[in-house]
Amino acid sequence: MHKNQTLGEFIIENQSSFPYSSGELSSLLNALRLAAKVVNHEVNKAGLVDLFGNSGDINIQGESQQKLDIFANEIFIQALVNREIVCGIVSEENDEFIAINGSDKRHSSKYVVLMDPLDGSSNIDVNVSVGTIFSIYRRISPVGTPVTQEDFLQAGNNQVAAGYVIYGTSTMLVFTTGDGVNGFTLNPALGTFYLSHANIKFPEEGNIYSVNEGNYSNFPQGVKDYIKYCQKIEENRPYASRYIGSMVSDVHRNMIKGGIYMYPSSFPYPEGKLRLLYECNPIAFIVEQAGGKATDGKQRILDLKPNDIHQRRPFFCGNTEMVNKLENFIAKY
Ligand code: P6P
Repeated sequence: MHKNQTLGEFIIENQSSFPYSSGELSSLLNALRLAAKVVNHEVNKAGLVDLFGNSGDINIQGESQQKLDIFANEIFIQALVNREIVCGIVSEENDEFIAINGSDKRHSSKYVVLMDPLDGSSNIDVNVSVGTIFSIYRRISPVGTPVTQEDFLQAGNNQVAAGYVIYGTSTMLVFTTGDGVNGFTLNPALGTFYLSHANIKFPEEGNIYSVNEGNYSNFPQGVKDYIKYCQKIEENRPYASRYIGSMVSDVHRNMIKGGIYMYPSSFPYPEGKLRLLYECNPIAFIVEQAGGKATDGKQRILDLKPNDIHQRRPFFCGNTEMVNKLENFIAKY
């Protein structure tokens, strides 16, 4: 690993350390890299369209977000299908999982991908950063047979890789294969991702809390108590409240500056709003690899056994000491 290494060089250099390395995971990561560039171009252009309000079929009434969600979904699916390395995909945009039989019809691919192709897309028409989140597992059903629901309902501990793309003031691809977290920034002039944030780790302490306080009255009491603890001015504890409404952006900032992201159960989300398989699990994997902690308030996210591909879960992640403090408040009730 060296400064300004390209993502492509990094993948090649580390291929032998990827779990079950047989080149397929590298090819999978390269497919995601390509899709991220294509989506980045479109996401930026959409901002332009909003500015002038004229375009072919993209209007400014928020449908462009839906179109961009669908566009991003199609780009990532196509990139993965073309490489014939994935036997199935779960996406927030698709009610059912997508079985990919490959041109050889022998179901020989070993990996499944779960993703939120464009998280926070309602922010695009106000020019706020959005993200793609992905989670990669090896299939558990036998190679050579069609992919099954069980291949997608694995505990987060089984992930072989996870990452996100943040389409922000700059576009970054941040991912882990279980050996630390590395961030690559896109040089749009060259269309190349360069290593810009090697081995990302949470700072020892954090003082940022990220939560939609508009839902405060519906939060569990322990979460309310923790928020009041953050707001209490004593010992000159300088907490700051920062909430973008785009989890990838909030988590990315908190990982670098120190902080906690919270999406508790609340009305109208009694199970929380975030999806366990393709939002909580990949972010939890990354957060833990960066030295942080991710729970549902009581249990470690990566230990949870999913029972539905679109199930939701309360989600708290960030600096270990901040998450521990929150859990102590929750444990009182
Ligand atoms: P609310 C975006 O829709 C998202 O899934 C996360 O990226 C974000 O943190 C959260 O929902 C925002 O939800 O209810 O606070 O607007």
